[in-house]
Amino acid sequence: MPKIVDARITVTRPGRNFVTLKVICDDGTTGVGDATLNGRELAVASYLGDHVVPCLIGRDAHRIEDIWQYLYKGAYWRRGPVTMTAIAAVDMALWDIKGKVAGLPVYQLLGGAVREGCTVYGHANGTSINDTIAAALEYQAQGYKAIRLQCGVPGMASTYGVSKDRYFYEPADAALPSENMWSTARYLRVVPDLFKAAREALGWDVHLLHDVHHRLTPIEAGRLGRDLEPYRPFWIEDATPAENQDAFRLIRQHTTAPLAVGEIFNSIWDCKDLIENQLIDYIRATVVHAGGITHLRRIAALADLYQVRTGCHGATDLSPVAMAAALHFGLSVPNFGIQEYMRHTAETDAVFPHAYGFADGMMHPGDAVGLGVDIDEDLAAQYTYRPAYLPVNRLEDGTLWSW
Ligand code: EZ4
Ligand code: CO
Repeated sequence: MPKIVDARITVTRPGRNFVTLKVICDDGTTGVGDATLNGRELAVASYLGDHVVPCLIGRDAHRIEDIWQYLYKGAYWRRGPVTMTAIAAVDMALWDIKGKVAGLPVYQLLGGAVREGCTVYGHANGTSINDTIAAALEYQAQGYKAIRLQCGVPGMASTYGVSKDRYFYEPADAALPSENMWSTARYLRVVPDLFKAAREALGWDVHLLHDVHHRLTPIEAGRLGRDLEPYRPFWIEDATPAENQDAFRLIRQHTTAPLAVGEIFNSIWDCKDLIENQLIDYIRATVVHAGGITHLRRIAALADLYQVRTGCHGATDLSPVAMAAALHFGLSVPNFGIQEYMRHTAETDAVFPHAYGFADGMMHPGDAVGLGVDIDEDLAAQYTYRPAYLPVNRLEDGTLWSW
């Protein structure tokens, strides 16, 4: 059995901040896990370094489920994004180790491939509808079969999902939270026009997605769903904040637009009622923020009973380590729906060499043993952490809103 003898935490900033755990065994085998929680990076690094790593030393790295239970139940304080991200990092690293010892890619340990690859969606955005359509046409030309559309809102200086850089989207862009402004009325007018233009330009053989980013009330979300229905959206994401899950019942009464939610969920308990009451179509909980591969499999198994499919979060704040883990999971889970994919910068990719790749609208984790991803710790050491926060959002009268 590979015995855990050490675990190192690296906080690095190759373009943006990432926290990575590397677990080291007595036989020299190592495993990596992503521990990045955007804007709260050091809290997870401390949770791991101060409270988790000391409990790992001497344990059998093969006992993945037991270590998961030990960290979850053993903390006494259950759930929450910091705890669940820390547990996720350990879990990913242990699956990586098991794969390396077995000489198999992790997806083989999860039951093997049940599809040829994971269909991913790219992010087309622009300040105007025309710019967004131009970006979407580029994605289509690159082979993407699914594209998320976000555009600027006339009269608003900035809005969620609209990138400052043409190729790389990075909202955590300031040492203290920057301030965005929001108008639901203006927003609800522009999105149907965006989808109409997109169908005219891109046709019907491509899936179109949209992220509301928790900004609408349930009845407003119902309105948006109705307005988008003629253009057959693949999903509407985070239509309303999900703390009140009954809200989705109200949305459902008004629209057949498929609903996706859960990128900020961290436990099966966040997902349970929405899934069992069939209030959503896609669950977006992700490997790094929801307890790792071990816990995400449990969420997916519950969702499968209700024909709810996975649509894992995959923005740039999930490191290539999380991306690799998501692809091993996605390739092997029966009720996979789609995987979000935002390109990392070349700097990030260099720090995290990886076996996964994109072709014809799909991604594949590759056939390297374990997760097929590593961290170049020497290169990582050249990029020092700098605080970076996500923006906050206010209504035009100054009221703080959901970002
Ligand atoms: O705002 O990952 O669907 N993707 C998203 C992301 C999130 C960021 C937050 O850290 O909503 O862009
Ligand atoms: Co989102």
